[in-house]
Amino acid sequence: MAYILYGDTGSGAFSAEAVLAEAGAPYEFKLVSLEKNEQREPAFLAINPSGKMPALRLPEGQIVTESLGILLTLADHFPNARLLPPQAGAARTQAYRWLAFMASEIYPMVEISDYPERFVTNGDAEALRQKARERIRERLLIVERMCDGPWFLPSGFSIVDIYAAMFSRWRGSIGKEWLKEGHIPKLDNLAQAVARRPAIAPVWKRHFGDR
Ligand SMILES: N[C@@H](CCC(=O)N[C@@H](CS)C(=O)NCC(=O)O)C(=O)O
Repeated sequence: MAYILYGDTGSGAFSAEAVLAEAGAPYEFKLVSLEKNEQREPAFLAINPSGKMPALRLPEGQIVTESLGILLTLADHFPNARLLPPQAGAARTQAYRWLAFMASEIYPMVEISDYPERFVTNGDAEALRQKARERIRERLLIVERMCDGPWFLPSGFSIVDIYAAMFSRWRGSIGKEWLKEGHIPKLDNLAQAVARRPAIAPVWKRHFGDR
């Protein structure tokens, strides 16, 4: 039985698909188009009532949502893939810390940057978008400073790298010009290293092209 991943290319579904690929798990990708707003249609809301992707159906049928919930579940399902550092060690603690930081401090700002009109009644949505972009950049700079290089953790590759690489590539949410200015060189290198991993390379190409 295969995992079924629901999402769009270039979205948070990248992180879940990259982990499935890295783990060598059998999976199927079901496209939910952000452009067509399919995440708000009844068929998808029945899978994730919050109307957000990614969503993952486990082989036994259970649904998991929240990108971090999915990544941690997959790390548990595939211990031999070493997607996280050993349990109860200092590196595992730091992995949890920075995964949670990205999920709770960066990801919510992406919704504000991408859909600012959802958060204002008569206000200036464009000004709010700029504020959200600033918060994302500030927080990416924290991740950049904490990145050991070449991987985020000194213990080596983990799902933290997949997650950090994804957040560092979202040009629309962050602002293309800022990214071109080279403020996050360690994360840029880390993203390239993630993109080169043999199992992830084709997944990266589908989601991010040459970014
Ligand atoms: N907390 C959620 C956030 C997911 C999220 O915001 N996903 C975006 C795509 S990257 C989405 O579904 N956006 C559609 C919308 O907000 O309508 C998670 O970590 O999975």
